[in-house]
Amino acid sequence: LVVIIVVLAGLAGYVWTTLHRERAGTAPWVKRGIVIWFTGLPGSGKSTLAVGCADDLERQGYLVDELDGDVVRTHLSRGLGFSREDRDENILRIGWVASRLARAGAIVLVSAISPYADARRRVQTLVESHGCIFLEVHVATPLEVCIRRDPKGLYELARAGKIAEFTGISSPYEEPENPWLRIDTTDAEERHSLNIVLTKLRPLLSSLVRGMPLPPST
Ligand code: ADX
Repeated sequence: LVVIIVVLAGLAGYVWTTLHRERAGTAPWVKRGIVIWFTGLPGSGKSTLAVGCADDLERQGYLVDELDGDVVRTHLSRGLGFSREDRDENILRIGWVASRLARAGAIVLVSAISPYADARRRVQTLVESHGCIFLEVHVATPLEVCIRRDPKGLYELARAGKIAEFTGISSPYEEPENPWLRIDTTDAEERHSLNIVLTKLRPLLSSLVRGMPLPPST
């Protein structure tokens, strides 16, 4: 009898919580916003991983946003080039926006080459100054593989001297020394690489979500 009562009480609690969540339209809520920063060579797989991650987290109901270097360069960073100075400016702008979104409770997925360690550290410091979490993911697909993939045909142009200051060819990439995660997408299926990121993220997310009171229902 005791077992039945315990099971029924558990079930009732579960149903109540589920209904309450649905009524309030609430999603899992992280106590501290997170910036997940994918850095790596052009063609390493940063954007694919970031988009996959964003889609998965969104499906789980998290508040998610995405900032992709290529996209940001069409508005927020329009007009910036690829000198060290301009790249640093681009990264600091992206980092500033990411830190604001994270401060408001979002999980922000950033994909940008972000070749200079110093700019990445500055962004990390900014994000952490808001009490948010900064996770650096080094998409460490080797240069030869990126050149072979060349999804936009830019390596070919860079090697022919038609694009200057191209990362990996005529502009440096400083590898992160101690990233939260290093992932090489050379042989892996897209889904497999994504699972590596999501699996590593899961315990962190559940520790941040657990125990949060639900916002009042409206
Ligand atoms: S970053 O260095 O400032 O972080 P970001 O990620 O925003 O770069 O933009 C990189 C994208 O710009 C590449 O995916 C590529 O499509 C394009 N691009 C154009 N010129 C260059 C270049 N010289 N070096 C690297 N990427 C370039």
